[in-house]
Amino acid sequence: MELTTEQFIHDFELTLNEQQQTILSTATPSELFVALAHTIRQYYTPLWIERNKKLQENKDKIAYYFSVEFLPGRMLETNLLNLGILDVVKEGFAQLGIDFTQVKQAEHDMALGNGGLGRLAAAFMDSLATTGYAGFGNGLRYKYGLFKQRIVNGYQVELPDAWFGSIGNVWETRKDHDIVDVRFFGNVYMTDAGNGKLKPVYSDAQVLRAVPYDVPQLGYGNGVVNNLRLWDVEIPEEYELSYPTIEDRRRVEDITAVLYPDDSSDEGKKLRLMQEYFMTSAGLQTIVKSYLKLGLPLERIYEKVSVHINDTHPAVAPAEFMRILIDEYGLEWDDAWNATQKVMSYTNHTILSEALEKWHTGLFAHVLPRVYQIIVEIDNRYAAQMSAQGVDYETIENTRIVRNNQVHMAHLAIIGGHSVNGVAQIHTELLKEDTLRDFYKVSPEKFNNKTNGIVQRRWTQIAAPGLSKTIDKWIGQGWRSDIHELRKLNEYVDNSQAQADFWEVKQLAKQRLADYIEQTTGVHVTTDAIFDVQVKRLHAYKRQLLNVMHIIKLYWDIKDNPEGEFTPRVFIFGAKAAPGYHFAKSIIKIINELANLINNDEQIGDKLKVVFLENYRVSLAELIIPAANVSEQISLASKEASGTSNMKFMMTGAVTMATLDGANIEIKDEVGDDNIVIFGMTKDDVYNHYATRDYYSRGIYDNDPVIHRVVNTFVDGTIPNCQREGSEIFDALITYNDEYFLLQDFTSYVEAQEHLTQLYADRARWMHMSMTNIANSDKFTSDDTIRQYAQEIWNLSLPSHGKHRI
Ligand code: 73E
Repeated sequence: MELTTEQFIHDFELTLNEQQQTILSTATPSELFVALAHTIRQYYTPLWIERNKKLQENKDKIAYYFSVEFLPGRMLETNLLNLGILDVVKEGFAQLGIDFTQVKQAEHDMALGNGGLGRLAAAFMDSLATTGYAGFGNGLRYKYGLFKQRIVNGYQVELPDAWFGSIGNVWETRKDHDIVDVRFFGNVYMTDAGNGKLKPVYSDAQVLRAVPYDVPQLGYGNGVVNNLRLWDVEIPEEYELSYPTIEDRRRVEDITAVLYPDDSSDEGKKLRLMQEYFMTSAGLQTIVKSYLKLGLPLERIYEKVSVHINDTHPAVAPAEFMRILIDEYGLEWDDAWNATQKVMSYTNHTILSEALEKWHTGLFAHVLPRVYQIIVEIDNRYAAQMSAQGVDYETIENTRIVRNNQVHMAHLAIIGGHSVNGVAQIHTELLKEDTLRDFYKVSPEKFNNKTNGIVQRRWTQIAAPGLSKTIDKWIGQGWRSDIHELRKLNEYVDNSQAQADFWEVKQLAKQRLADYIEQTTGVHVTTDAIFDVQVKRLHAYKRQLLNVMHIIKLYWDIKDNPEGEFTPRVFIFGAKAAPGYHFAKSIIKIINELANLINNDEQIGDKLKVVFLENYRVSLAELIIPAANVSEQISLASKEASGTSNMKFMMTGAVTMATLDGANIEIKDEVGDDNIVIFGMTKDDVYNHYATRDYYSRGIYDNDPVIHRVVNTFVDGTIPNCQREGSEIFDALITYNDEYFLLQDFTSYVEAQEHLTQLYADRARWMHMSMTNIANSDKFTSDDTIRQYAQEIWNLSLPSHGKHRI
């Protein structure tokens, strides 16, 4: 939008005075932030209203992305950047003598997600608006986001993340006109509806009110405003008498109280099921209502509506949609089923079976009695249809929704929809050949791949403004609106001046991070060292422990030969462990104790430092990622569905240390073998070991002296204060036969690290690699990923009014 600095200053001061009732000289950063947010709201509100009006007038098809997680982080800079007024605002603040960085830091991260899955959902919201597609989010308005992590005596301590704080969510708007009721529990029986049909009658059901809060999603430079709708729970006035005590009310409020801090397993909790159903039902009810306003026939709703099921969490959607169409609007089963399958699509994010939700039928039928009846009916019809098509008994049994007293949510999502996608090529292949192989046999046409992507704007223009200016200098500004122009950088990867520029800007980012490290941990690190970073959720399959083993090896190398040549390294970790994930927490403790040991050893000095940064989150990622030289992506091949931080590191010039897993493989394809460092087993190697059961970690431990020494370090007292954790790790690696093949991959990891050190020593070679990574990272823009979803899964066309730039 067109905005002069003068106009902005005028608008901002007015808002500060009138809405915040304060003046510049006394305002706190937090008050300035709220005033700025409200100023921006005035700018985009007319665009938002116009967008909704146009979509309705033109009857454009809308895709709804259902997800229990959205992890946008801070929204301020994104909103400013996308409105095209970031520079104007910065300039205005400079004139007013306000520190923009301080104000932006007053915004609390919106952390309604665990990790990659939630961040991807937020990225898709940005990209939907940016590409102009009508794609709306549907999720939950948790009072507490992912827990805040503190490290105390080396241990993770979880604190509530009260992200609303005193400010609340400045971007949201409550939408009373779209309030709906959601029913749980009770009994259901069928009665004659009088028109030859049956209708359900509910008794003793609990009725809760779903209240939507809308958060605008602004497109980059195109004036498009889409919507992220987050649902909150309230008690309907007419049922107030049923909740006489505060405790009674709290039990209800729990539904939107807290995000489950677990990205590894199905919590198995009734409350979780209630959360999932609550947002799914509320979302679908309002979608049907707004479709009906178009005056079109309900059985053709698939022409105007797509619903995407992000992982199994909203996978009750097909059954709930059937319930709404049949019970509430009287559609015949076949028409409703036809519409449902065409409307629904599903993304799988992991092959870890513990994360594919299953509910005990008893619990499910208790919480959602009518939905359960519908699921049983879907399941019976499915089995009958498969059998009629000649599908063998075993395949049918393996793919049924209700089996062994469990409701398989992934099966419901697949059977009730027309599309199943994985999130990277290798992951989709694994789904087809292993995890979902029986489904692939019966419905191969449903399967497709959509490799994940990232919002390049956040990771370059916002997180790495210095890098962005350097890119401008060499290839002009075109890449800021067309990321594919980044490829022009390939021409300069061997240009010594360009290399010097990109080196310099990385050093500055490293210094920024070094300052933060010193401030928060007291550890001094030098930017002469290689910054080697592993930031992601703590999980055994992601193998932070392999990284730790390598650090221990380096520690012994230096201790054995203190005068030897050594390229200094700083190992940086950031990771939250699920509160109930004992082993993951032990690894955090070990990292912190190892860090204490190494950082305080004078003989080691600056050669080696280890830092664990607490409370890893989106805003901290923005500081860490642009400062990395090395991106550690070392999961056991086959286990990391895609990864997305790998793409962010690549885009900001880190070199990836990678196993052939997830999207690492596609990164390798983009940069070529010489510009990435690959090591370790392939997925086929891993599956061969599974098949032959020939892996024996103790054999490796007994025969390899280096590994022997490294593993013993966990239990021989070298690392103080972690006897218990050390033995747990020892047991996992040796007694329990090393489930994630760390010992098997260790030697090739060490060799790869040595190779990387040599590469870093040759600055021209290193900068060639680093810049080649930046230049070819355009492949991973979520704008393109979302275009593929829109065209190939949701069958959307671009609304004509979304095509203009502002
Ligand atoms: O590989 C990542 C992937 O990049 C995968 O582990 C992650 O999703 C990312 C985005 O596609 C993921 N998270 C979960 N499953 N896969 C998950 C499971 C249960 C609860 C919360 C998150």
